[in-house]
Amino acid sequence: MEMKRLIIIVVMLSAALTTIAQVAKPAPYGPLPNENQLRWQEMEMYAFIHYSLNTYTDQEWGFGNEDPQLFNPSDLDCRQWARVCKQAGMKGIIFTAKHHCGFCMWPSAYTEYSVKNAPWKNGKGDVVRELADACREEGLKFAVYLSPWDRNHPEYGRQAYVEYFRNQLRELLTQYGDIFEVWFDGANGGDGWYGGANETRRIDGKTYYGWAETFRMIRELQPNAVIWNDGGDRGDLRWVGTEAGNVGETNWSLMYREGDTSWNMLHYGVEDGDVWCPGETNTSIRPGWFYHEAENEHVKSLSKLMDTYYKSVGRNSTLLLNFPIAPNGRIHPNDSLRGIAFKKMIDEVFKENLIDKAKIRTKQLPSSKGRTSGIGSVTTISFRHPTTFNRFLAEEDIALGQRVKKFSLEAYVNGEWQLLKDELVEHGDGLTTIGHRRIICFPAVTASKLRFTITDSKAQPVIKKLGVYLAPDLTADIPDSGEKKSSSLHIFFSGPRQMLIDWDSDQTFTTFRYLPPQESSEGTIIHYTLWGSTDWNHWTKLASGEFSNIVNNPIWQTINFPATKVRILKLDADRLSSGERMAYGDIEFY
Ligand code: FUL
Repeated sequence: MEMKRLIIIVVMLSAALTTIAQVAKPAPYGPLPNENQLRWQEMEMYAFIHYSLNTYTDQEWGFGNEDPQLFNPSDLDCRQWARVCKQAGMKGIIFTAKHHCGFCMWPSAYTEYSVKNAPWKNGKGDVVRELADACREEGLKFAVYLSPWDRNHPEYGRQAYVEYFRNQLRELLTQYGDIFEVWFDGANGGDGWYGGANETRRIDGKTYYGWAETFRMIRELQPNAVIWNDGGDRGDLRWVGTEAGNVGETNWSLMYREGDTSWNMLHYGVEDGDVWCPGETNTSIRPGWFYHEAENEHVKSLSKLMDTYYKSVGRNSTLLLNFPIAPNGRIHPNDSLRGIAFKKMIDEVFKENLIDKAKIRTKQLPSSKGRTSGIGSVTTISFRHPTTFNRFLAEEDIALGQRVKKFSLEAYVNGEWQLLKDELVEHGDGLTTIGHRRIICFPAVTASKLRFTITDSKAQPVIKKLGVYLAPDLTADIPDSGEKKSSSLHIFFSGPRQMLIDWDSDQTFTTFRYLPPQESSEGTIIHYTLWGSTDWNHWTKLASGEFSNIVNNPIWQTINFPATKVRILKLDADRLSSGERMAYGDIEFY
């Protein structure tokens, strides 16, 4: 039962507090998340990795007859994937163990169509194993994508395939340690190779796979995993109806347990739903899910990625951001640098909560006062001095249910309250649901007070965090391109033999790695000097030396130096193999 008591008139004189204190913890309301869903929601951002035979055929969907001989990466390095993802703020990785083409990235005992018949590592390799190990080493969680649709398997469409699918799933759930999520793609049935039949096979996604039994098996083998699917039996998470990287500004973590699912239900959730089923926002850092060289210059811009963050994590969802693997077996530098810049920008935006310098006062509003249609509250944030901000953040304690239906935001400017609206929504002010986290973006305003009024709530609101921030202006950010430049990370050449990496803020580094160009040795650095600076004026020599045998054996070169705080790294190419300009295949620094 909902508690009726009037709570809170809390005046927070302590500037450091950002949590709204409450007299008593209210009772839970409505459908609630389970422990797995709560843990999953806390992850906020995790990576997808798409890698399969498609990487070698320049396709998004393999037909199922692609030759396993194509799988022979020169430099497959799951540790690089894990490092990049970690630096990009990802808390885990979901890997395409099997995509629609049916090729297994682990040596499944149930098919010959896998890495065991590829030249890579003479058929002894296991990408799932290498990635699971790399994730553990980097402290990331690991998860698998297993495509139900299999365009290679002769029995697809018949019962024998369902057994095969479960056998494969059992391998993945029992041989690779803890799995945090199981991802069942919704694309199902159609034409394919199917063991040479070359035909179209249609299935009913709801009934064919026998999801109830498969789910039982997952619960038994990986009781802490959450299940994603967008059809059939209700999983723990739902698709948000688009791969563009946004969920509705109104986003209920509720769905109906039974019945059909419409696009609106996926995108906005269901206000009076009877089961907790939060939305996961999946999108790729490039246009495609798989790597295509032609997209190297179309990696999403920093402002696009921030927009995606606000429209996913900032709308009560999580962000599942895809990094494709290039044919050499690594994340391409354009993607890794942009991903890392993305994380740095998130840190930059949220580094200072301006509420820490304000007084907060919250009072419950009974509906009888006529200001609210349900149960509400008013929180007034009074700054000590007029303060400029452009982001507002609120979080509900979702362990007690999702409650807030509508709210308003007003800034007190020159003696008047001005309404603020979410500039990322196209209709209305967009100030509807909150859930795990809601971030509202608006043009910068300078105000002495900010008023946050919950005008309608299913039950007494339980807000656990508020935030007010000033985000840097990203309008100068270049549109979706592969140029390695962003507002927090700039890489450029100040001459044909000098590369500069500017982080905009001090960082501590101990390692710089250089991969020489792989196509031709022209521009390969033979002798280098690496410098660091915090102010562009004073440069400290971090290391200097020779890259021995680099032309005959053009592999990664690692430069280690004592931990040094720098803002700018400068790499001088003192000697080149040939040519006038320094060149590189990839760089890394940490
Ligand atoms: C889709 C698939 O068809 C795409 O290839 C990709 O895997 C994406 C994440 O899901 O439904």
